[in-house]
Amino acid sequence: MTERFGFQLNATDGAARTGVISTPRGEIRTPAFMPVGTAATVKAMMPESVAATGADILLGNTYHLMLRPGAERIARLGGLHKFMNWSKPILTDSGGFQVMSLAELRKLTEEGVTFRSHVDGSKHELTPERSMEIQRLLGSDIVMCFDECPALPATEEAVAESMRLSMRWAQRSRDAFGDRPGHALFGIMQGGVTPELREESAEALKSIGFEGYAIGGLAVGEGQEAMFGVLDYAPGFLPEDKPRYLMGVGKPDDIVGAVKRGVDMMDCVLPSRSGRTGQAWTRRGQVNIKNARHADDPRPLDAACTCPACANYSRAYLHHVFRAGEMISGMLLTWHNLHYYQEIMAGMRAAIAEGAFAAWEAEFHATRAQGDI
Ligand code: PRF
Ligand code: ZN
Repeated sequence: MTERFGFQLNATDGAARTGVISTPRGEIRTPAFMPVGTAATVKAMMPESVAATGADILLGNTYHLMLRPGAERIARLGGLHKFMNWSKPILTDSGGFQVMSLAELRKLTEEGVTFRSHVDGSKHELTPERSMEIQRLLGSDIVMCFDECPALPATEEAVAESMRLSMRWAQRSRDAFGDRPGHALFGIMQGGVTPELREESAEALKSIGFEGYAIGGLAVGEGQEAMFGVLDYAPGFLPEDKPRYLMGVGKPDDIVGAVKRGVDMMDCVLPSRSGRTGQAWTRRGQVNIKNARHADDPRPLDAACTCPACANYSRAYLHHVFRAGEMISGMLLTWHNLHYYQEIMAGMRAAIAEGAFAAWEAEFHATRAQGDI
């Protein structure tokens, strides 16, 4: 196993790429989907089950963990990997995005953000320097720069101002991160849906220099067409030899469209969160297990799926345990959804390696178009 962080690009097919990120905690096959483990758990899943779905890396959150149980406490207990019993790589988000969506009484200045906890109302401050310290205390393998993601719709002027603040914070994040072999710091591009701002942001990040580059500020209500519009050019502003990470995306067709446009990594709460609300994602699209049509159905959720929910249980059972409020409902549907997401990633990796991405994508859309049943 390597002691250094690195990225090897193995094949490209159009703009789509496949490769491997190496870290001292293991390899991450790209394109990669990262399940979200916000509060030091992927909700409803044991860590070994998350690994069994095929995940090489998890996402954790600075914001939630600093509030509860606290970064210093996790450090005293041996770091986040040991604390949550996950030995593979962890990427942590930097907190700014979550502060803006979850915290109360937020105040943003050049220095950083002060806010009150959504858990107990206590007062906190996050700056680029404190975010780097928290992510170091957690033991994160891939650390994200502290940035601001403007809420859309916003004027172009407001988006430009916010992007430039994020670029100053990116430099402060780089300076505070220091020299940490085996750990990576990723910059985050902002700039909304304006090509000139996206390019300015990319140039600022490249001149600072990062181990990887994220595309932030998308999937914030602009819609798939506008997001794909940005992804048609934004990855091209970033270095070819470094991983590109699209933050907080998305539905299965968002993920396929992002990979097609040159994205290497993604994360989203959707497969885990919707598993707990009775929503399943399958080859044939979305299935709502609450629906009465499943009550007598002896067939599996997806006959072509090898996950435990599909191998061992009927739709009738999954419907029953959801309706009865049983905990196994969220467990089985989350497992299925994460398994399906990882199958999409594996399918795309293999297709790109063979130069057959277009055929794989056509099949993906054709199967979905058939609909459930
Ligand atoms: N910045 C950070 N985290 C994020 C985003 C961002 O822009 C997004 C946007 N979809 C999700 N998570 N730091
Ligand atoms: Zn399944």
